Amino acid sequence: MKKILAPIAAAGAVLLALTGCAQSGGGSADGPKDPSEIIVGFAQVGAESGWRTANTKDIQAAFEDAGIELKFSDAQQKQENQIQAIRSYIQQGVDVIAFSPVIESGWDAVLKEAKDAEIPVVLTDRAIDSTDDSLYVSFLGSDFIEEGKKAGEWLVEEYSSSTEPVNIIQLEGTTGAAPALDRAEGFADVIAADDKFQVVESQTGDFTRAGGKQVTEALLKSNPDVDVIYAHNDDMGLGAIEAIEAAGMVPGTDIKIITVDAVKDGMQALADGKINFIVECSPLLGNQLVEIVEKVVAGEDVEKRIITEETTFTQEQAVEALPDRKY
Ligand code: GYE
Repeated sequence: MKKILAPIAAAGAVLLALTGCAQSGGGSADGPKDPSEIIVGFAQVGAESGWRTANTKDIQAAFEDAGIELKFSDAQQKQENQIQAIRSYIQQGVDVIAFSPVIESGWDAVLKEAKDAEIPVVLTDRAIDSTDDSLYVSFLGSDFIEEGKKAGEWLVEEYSSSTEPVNIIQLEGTTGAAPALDRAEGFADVIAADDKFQVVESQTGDFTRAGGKQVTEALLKSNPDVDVIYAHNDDMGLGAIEAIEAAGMVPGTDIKIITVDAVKDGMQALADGKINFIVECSPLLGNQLVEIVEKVVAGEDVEKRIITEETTFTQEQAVEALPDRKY
């Protein structure tokens, strides 16, 4: 069905362009488009983590359910690939472009091209650092600074009765990515309250399990007395668990682990006592993204910033939540 409708929609778009009736939001003069006439281009970061896989699945399922055609590309964590994908969506004349920017900087030129082509852009999950907020219509995603703060608050509470130094290794996400920058910032702000907390090492594991394992292996050799690992996502924390076990130590006991995301594998490790605390970051952005797209195409106003609601999990809470976990 979709295959038959797509060329008709494309022909309609050409007609509209020729008659000059197209509106900037993509709706026609006769009212909003039918969902089957809408085409969205989505430029995903990659498939680096459990979070990302869940995010991709959720977005694809939501557009399928809504009967909206979704063109999907995987940038394999490279900004140049994402820029290329966005340019190709502009060329194809999609109605809306959505993307999750792999890093914060360097988007102005390509987003200006989208703006000149009158194609609205929605940011999902990650922010950009542009000062020109007319380059996108809405940003849907988490407050990463808040997530970092929640991680720090748990740590401060956990060590409230101790006066000993607390040595921390931080496993950073992709260098220059909003969640890596902000999760580091929020965490640092909170632990600054007491100088017993020392981040002795901070290195990127690129949000992957292999990266988390490799970095932890190396850092454990130079920092055998580390107390805590703060990983910017579950996958790097899971990699750290492997490295800690290989070094003959017990994750969650000898070294405490805090992560962000709360995907199933992370929650399982938390329930098993190998991780100590997880700050949730929801990848389920699909339905909200569909809603934004429908509004934008209909020429309706959308909120500039939509923040995802999230919680945190202790080991006991993970045991309870696991059976109903959707991702
Ligand atoms: O936390 C991490 C993923 O941008 C919020 O990217 C996302 C992050 C998520 O690779 O697991």
